[in-house]
Amino acid sequence: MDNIIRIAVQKSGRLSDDSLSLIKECGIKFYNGTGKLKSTATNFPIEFLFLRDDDIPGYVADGVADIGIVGENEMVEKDKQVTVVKKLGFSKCRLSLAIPKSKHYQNLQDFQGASIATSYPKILQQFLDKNKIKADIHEISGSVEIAPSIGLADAICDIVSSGSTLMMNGLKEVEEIFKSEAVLISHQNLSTEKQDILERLLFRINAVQTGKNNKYLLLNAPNDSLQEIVSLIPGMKSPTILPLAEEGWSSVHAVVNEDRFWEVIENLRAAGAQGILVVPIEKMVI
Ligand code: PRT
Ligand code: ZN
Repeated sequence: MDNIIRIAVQKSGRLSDDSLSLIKECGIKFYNGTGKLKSTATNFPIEFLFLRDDDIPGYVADGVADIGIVGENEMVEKDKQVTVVKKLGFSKCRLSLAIPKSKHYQNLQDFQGASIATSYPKILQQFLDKNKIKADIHEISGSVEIAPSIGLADAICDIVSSGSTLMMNGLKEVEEIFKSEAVLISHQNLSTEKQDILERLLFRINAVQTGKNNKYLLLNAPNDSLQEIVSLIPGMKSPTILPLAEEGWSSVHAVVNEDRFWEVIENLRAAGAQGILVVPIEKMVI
């Protein structure tokens, strides 16, 4: 069926909520009751497959699903033929090497001849090869962090986010080997019709993401500082300036990028801006 695109998303886990929120923020309506494996949107030509994240790269490579949302770690580890369409900015984490806290760590050479437990043997092997380290990889599918304490391995290579799992298991992170976030992937040969639907979806995702990265700023400025205040605002284009009812004052409206946000506010205040309001932007098309 070329008039609909099929997306694979994680059924339940760390990626599910953010994946589905993103789709909803794109204005796409669908029902995903518990236990459902498939669902079709009511107002956009998209069908959902709810799967384990491990299966998503394979389904997309085989064309069972046209696109999918998965962690880069899983995508690289599975090593399937898929295209990365877009980084999505959520489920950020890293894959790191960790050793018992009590052990002294000098450098990567400490892993020479060591045994390392991991669920990511491919990514780890590539890293070790690149650094000319010969180590013994033990592939295990879960609870990797207990491997050193039960004598299964000298070290582990696992996903780290806050670091608290490592700490609770008496381990310390010594080398980060891979950075990951959720990505939108696609089948390598989408039909023109499906490619068009993907473009429409991407247009919406970009609008949602750009909106999140920017804030709408409103402030009052005395007219004699107006020029300086306007020069401090790095806007999309030039800001909107409206006269206030009070003589000698203007209202300035502009869009400011979140990265520079506090710095801009501080400078504006110093230049005499008052009544500064910051409003979230739901969607932004540039
Ligand atoms: O059932 P299914 O196979 O679908 O899910 P899963 O259990 O294999 O994966 P899931 O839901 O745990 O994670 C999905 C994806 O989320 C991963 O592939 C990563 O891309 C991303 N992600 C982000 C994480 C984490 N953060 C994370 N903290 N995946 C796993 N963890 C685990 C990690 O394995 C370790 O046990 O959390 C622990 C470490 O967390 P901190 O915060 O204590 O450091
Ligand atoms: Zn999984």
